[in-house]
Amino acid sequence: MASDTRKAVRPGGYAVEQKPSSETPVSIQPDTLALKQKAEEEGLETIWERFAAQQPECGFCQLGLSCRICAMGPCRIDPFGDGPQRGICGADADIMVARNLARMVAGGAAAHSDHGRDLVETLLAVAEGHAPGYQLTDLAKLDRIAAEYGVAPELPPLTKARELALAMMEEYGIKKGHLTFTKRLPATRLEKWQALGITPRGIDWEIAEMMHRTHMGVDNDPVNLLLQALRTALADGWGGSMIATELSDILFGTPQPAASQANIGVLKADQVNIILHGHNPLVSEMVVRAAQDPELLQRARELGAQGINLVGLCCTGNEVLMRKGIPMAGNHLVQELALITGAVEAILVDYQCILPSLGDLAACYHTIFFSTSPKAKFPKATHLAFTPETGEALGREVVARAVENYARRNPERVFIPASPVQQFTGFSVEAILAALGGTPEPLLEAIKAGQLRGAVGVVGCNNPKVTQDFGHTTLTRELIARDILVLDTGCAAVAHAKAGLKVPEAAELAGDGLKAVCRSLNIPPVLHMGSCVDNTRILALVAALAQALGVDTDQLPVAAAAPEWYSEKAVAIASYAVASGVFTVLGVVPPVLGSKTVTEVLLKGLTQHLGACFAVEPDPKKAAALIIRHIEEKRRGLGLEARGV
Ligand code: BF8
Ligand code: SF4
Repeated sequence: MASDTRKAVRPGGYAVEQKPSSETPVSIQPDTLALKQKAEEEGLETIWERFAAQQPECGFCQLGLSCRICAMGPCRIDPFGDGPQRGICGADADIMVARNLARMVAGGAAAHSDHGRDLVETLLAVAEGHAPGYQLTDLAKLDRIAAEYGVAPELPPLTKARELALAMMEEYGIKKGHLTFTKRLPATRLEKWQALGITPRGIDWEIAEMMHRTHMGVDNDPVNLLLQALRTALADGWGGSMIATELSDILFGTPQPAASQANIGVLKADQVNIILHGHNPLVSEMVVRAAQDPELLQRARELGAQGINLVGLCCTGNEVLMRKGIPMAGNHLVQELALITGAVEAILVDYQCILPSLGDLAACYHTIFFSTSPKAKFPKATHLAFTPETGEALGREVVARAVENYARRNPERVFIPASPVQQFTGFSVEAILAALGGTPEPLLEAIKAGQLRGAVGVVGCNNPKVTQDFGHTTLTRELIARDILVLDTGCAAVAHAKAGLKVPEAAELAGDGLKAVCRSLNIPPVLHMGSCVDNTRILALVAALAQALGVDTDQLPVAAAAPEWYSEKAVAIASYAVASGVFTVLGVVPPVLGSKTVTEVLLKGLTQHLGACFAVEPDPKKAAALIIRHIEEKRRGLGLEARGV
């Protein structure tokens, strides 16, 4: 492999530097490096070998200049101008790039929103008595959300839940034509959307229309395509994802601050280990319950285990961490390595971000790989189909089979190369406001006084293109050192936890102002707000702060960053963040550089209409500098004291 840095440039456009994989260290995390070594010793392939085998990745695809939407193609456009400049249908670079990006947004919005749909269906099943084991847990939240949807307040809880579920189902279709949660935003934001024609109508509506408009021969105006992509993303952020978060809280409880642990050391050599992986808490919550069953615990002891140990991975891990304090084994790039510990009796998955290679790896050990969603089947998995009716029994079956499987473990192959790191979790908006005495006022006062400069959501994935967790932790350390509060979700949250940034003592790394705030509230400088659908908690907080200050969201000293993103969902999240007024910095270059028009709309053009835009900056220290400058500019705009702008 070439050791020099390649440079892909579109004439007259933007440049992106791509480092060959051989130069990129795998991870900053010792547990990842140790298990990667074990994988090599055992001759097992992981994501990094497959990444290397794909090099060099296709330059056309990296620039967004390839298309396989129809069977006249596939087509490519030559970025250097020597070869074809149009696809067979006549699509130019702008159309091709815009269509490809728009389809990424549609894919991401569909994933989150279909997750939300499963929660709505389960809420309805609970209300109608068809979901044994499930219940309404946060009745106060049910009251609040039902009120937002105009459900009569006097109804008894189950009836209210039924009405709410039916009202939410309408949001997926075309019956209402607007999404209820957008009313949380200042009117000025909604007016901006109205002016651009991007107010989200129905969740499935926007996603389907996006797919329609990117069919050959439909929407061939790149800007018009991008606007619909924003509308689709907003249907995710203020629709499907927000519904997923709010209903998960109603069904399983709204998170409250709690202590837990992180890294691969949360696996226990002397216990039955079960990993909960994926995104949706519906099945995993039932596993959490079954793992407390005295009969199953007794059986585990009979087989020589000291207990039943549940741990999380990725966003299902975040869901059960936030609500139940279940420790977190790792983020996206740890999923294969977790099996390579040889200590896992069962891994249970639902959907999204689950590597299709897991079945092969599980088969190299005694691990049972359970898939649970009829929407997501995997090679070499044991499938147990979840429905609201079967969830409770399914949870018990998983635990029972995992316990029996302990007898098949080969202790000689077990390697758990780390001690767990402490972390604090559970910072829902409700919990943050409660810590502040019930109102955002103290937070705003700290911002006005300059003690806190602002707040940034550091979110998103791991990506083998980036040294694992380097982007997240480097950026976050820079931000907290400058008195910027960090809110995290998803795999970024796991990165921060493993790096020890999620304990109150980490305030020592913060600037004097943030340190004082953390000490007075006994909180870490990095607050865990949940899984990726829970980015909507950050949205809701931003909206509440804007309302409290009487300004639009884009006037706030806030920003977002996804330093190591990989997924279509991340594209949807970043898009709804920008459309919601939040400046967003991506650490991995999206496949848009093949179109100057699209690139300029995203990096500049959106600002005049939405007050926010994207930036792309792979170097986390430079990304921090961009964000710090942005926050100080916003402070100045609000008439607050600003540093160095
Ligand atoms: O939804 S952060 S790698 S696990 S996509 Fe996936 Fe990315 Fe992780 Fe969570 Ni979000
Ligand atoms: Fe080629 Fe156009 Fe078909 Fe795409 S839609 S594959 S550019 S002919």
